[in-house]
Amino acid sequence: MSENIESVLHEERVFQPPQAFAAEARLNGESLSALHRQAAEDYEGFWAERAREEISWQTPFSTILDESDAPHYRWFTDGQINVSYNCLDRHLAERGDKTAIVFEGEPGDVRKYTYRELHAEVCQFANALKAQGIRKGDRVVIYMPMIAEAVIAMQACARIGATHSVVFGGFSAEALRDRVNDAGARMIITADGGHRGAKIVPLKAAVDEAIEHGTPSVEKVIVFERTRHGVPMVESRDVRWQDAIAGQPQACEPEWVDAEHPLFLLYTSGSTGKPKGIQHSSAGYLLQAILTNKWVFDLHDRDVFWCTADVGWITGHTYVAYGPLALGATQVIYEGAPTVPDGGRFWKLAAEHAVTVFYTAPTAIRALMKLGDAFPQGHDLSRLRLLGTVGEPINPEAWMWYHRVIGGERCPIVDTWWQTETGGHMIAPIPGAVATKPGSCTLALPGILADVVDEQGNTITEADRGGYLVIRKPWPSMLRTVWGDDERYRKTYWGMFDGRFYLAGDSARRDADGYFWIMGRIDDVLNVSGHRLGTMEIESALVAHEAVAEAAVVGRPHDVKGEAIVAYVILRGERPTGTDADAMTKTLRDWVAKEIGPIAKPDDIRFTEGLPKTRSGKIMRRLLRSIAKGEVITSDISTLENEAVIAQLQGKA
Ligand code: 6R9
Repeated sequence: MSENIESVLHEERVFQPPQAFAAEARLNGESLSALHRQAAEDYEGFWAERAREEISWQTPFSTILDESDAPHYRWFTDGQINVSYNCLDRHLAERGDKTAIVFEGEPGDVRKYTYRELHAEVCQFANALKAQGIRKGDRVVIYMPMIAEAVIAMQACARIGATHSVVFGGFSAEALRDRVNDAGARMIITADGGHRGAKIVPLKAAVDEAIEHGTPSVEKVIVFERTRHGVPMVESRDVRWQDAIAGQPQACEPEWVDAEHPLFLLYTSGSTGKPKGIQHSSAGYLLQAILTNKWVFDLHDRDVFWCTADVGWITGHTYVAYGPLALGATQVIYEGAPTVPDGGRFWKLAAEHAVTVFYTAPTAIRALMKLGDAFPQGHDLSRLRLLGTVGEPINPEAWMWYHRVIGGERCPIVDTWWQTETGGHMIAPIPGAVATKPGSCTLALPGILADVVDEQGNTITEADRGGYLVIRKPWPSMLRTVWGDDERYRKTYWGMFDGRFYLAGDSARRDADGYFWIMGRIDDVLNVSGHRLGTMEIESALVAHEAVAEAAVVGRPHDVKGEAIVAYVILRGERPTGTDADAMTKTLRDWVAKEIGPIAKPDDIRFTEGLPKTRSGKIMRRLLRSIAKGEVITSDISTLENEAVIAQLQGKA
């Protein structure tokens, strides 16, 4: 069964919540309607009630929403909490011996942590951070493999009020340096290396290189020994994790912080070359993490949850490091690749650890689907009761495979639309109450006023007409600003509609049932394997190479990655052909991997002598996208200075 964009547009299959599931779900049609009704009648009251119910407050709040500095909205401002207390301490009395984390490394090593053990380790590491001079408000960069210690480091920062900024371990030394400098981090927490794809990812070496290239704010580096392949340590700057915690007590009084205290920064790509440090709050963020793990993942005490995302992405923050712990859930953390030693690894893990709720990205589903049904069928997946996806629109073919082969046709699928900026799910089905349609993220959650509007900001009421996806009211888990750049925050997210609503940067449409269908980004951001990459970022990396004069980057559809990266490059010298072109392609691909990371490597590089530009000098990206897709060019290209360039761009000359 092969589906294309057309059939996505006309998807008509509807899957009702399975009765057995709905009967035990936390929310059913009635309780969901009640929440929606309350949010519609008394928006602030709705959020205040949720915040009082779900969060353990050290100092209760009296202000709900402070709009005095809009669009820098603030929530629950006079309340005080500690996020780590909410994730650990409050479970100790009832769930101290319950498993919090089941960690499995790529080589197969397994380690379990009860809530009591995790609490002790977080406290001990928090004390180590303090002993190294880290204080409330300091920024700490975490550059680690996907191991339990990454979560311990994040929780320890939260415990002492340090603001963490996790940088994905797949990013290069250069990308790391830029983020460290933008955040002004005093410390980097890393590991010697991580296991990924049956190889060692040399994290400490990248940290050394980043610091060598200039990170003036960094005073200390803590190094967890994971791969033990022997890495050089720099006297007085580098400290082994084991040495740092030695002698530190396993109790640490949490630092009570204001609700608005920045829990973390997380860098994400935007329309310009420079990644944005998305700044999140403590209480508002935590609230959505808790609510969505309850509402959308329906997590119960008996569940075993597994979100496959790395902590380097927002999904790994909300659905690994914070949300499941705040609920006192048991979760699986896996270090490595889904295909090591073979394409059955995810299913083997799910079976062995009795996973009940599983959350991954469409790109992983498509990649595993390609390997055939034998892998999943070789493992007992009968414990699964709910499946989720995130990161990009899921094509109906992959949805149906997930439903049939992984979910045994009994598990609802929650397609969750949200962003780094939104902190948690925004549009997603409530699995016991909302029917699903393959490819649609369905309806907005209670308290989230999602809408599709036209250029003027008028709601599009016509079914299936595309427009801008916006959120009409501030919500507690929204980003607070772009770190160090309030102006960019206001312009990017609130500029287009004069501060009236939040612009998500996606286009979307609603069908006759009001279901949302995400159509793609409206800005120059690509979605490669569910990861956001700015075309400008890749272009700047390319032109930073001495041989490159100009570059333009666009995406083209890719059946596993969603989008593939196509780069059109003008060299300073002659346009290379044959083996010269192949050699240059390799050089530039490696260069981009070094500048940004392997995920940003262009799939195709096409050398050209010119780029199609408008008279005002703007690169005609739409044209480049058509060419990248191999489409016949029918649009008007009369404004082009040099039509012969088109043949070169198409690879015909
Ligand atoms: C959580 C996350 C955000 C962008 C977002 C959109 C795309 C995410 C989606 C989806 C269709 C879904 N996106 N979930 N598109 N359906 N269920 O991925 O955050 O890395 O910031 O990316 O991803 O384009 O704007 P982030």
